Amino acid sequence: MARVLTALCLAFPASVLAEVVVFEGNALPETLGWERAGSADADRWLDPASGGDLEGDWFCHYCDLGVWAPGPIGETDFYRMSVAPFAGADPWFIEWRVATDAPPVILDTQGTPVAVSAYGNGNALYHFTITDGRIRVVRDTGLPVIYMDIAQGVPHTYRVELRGEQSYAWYLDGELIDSGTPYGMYPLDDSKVIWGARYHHYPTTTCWDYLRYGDMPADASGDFDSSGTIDGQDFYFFAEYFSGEGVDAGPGARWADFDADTDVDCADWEAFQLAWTDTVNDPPIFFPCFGGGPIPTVSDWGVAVMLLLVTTCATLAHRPKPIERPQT
Ligand SMILES: [Ca+2]
Ligand SMILES: [Ca+2]
Ligand SMILES: [Ca+2]
Repeated sequence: MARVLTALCLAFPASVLAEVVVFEGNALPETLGWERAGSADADRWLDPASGGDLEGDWFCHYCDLGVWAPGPIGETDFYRMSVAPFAGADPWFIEWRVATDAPPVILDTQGTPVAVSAYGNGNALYHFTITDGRIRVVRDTGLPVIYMDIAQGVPHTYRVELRGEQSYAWYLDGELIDSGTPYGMYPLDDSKVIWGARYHHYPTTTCWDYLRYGDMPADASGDFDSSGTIDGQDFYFFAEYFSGEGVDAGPGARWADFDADTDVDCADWEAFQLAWTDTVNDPPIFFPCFGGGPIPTVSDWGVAVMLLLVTTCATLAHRPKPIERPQT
């Protein structure tokens, strides 16, 4: 809930923060420095600006056969960025949240309808092929390919954590799926991240909530972007990862879990405010933790504006799947 409220009500962070790269689904990727690859003729739109049904800001694309008959590959829409600025980063992470209607049967033909890959010329590789119901994971050259069923009809969050040559771990919706020792270091000077979708035997609608990678923030630091300061940029992500009391916020949220009890709740919000370093701008009002005590000394006008914002955002919240392609 908090993620929805704040995502809709607050300004968005820059695409490249101090030590992380973030794509929040609120703009076309190439406007944020991503190289557009593939046939680049897919329909694209930003949800919910176009009237779609996903909560918050999502970047969506629809790939059909287009002019690419007879197939099986049709329109292809991928986005690539060099990870070279992070060469040697340890620990490093990549996390994304995506929904697609690509049928799982595509994997039987080795099709790749939706993919995220952290790759390069080294031996370490983290390649995820995604459908609505089943995924294929290729990790490191020469290792067995992993197939795994996932719940259909809902977005999923994927996360890979790398600690140099020592260890890797990957998570699905916050659950540890696999971990161990990688074949080599990642990222390196030639490392890249690519993500996107394509037509492969079937038309595919795919929507991305976000894709983020970079230096892994220190636990309980409050400093998501590892910038050394705790300010509005970090607040955006604090709100995104806010889970509420007793709800495990997942591995991506440890930096915001000040008391290390797995949740990101109002106790953590108190700690985040205390850690705040921006001397010009105070921490914003955070609605999920607002109202537990007397309202601070703000004017009646201020209260009215806040209530209006709460009402507006509550109305915009609770926009469930399914993903729908807007009619043009
Ligand atoms: Ca988003
Ligand atoms: Ca920061
Ligand atoms: Ca906590």
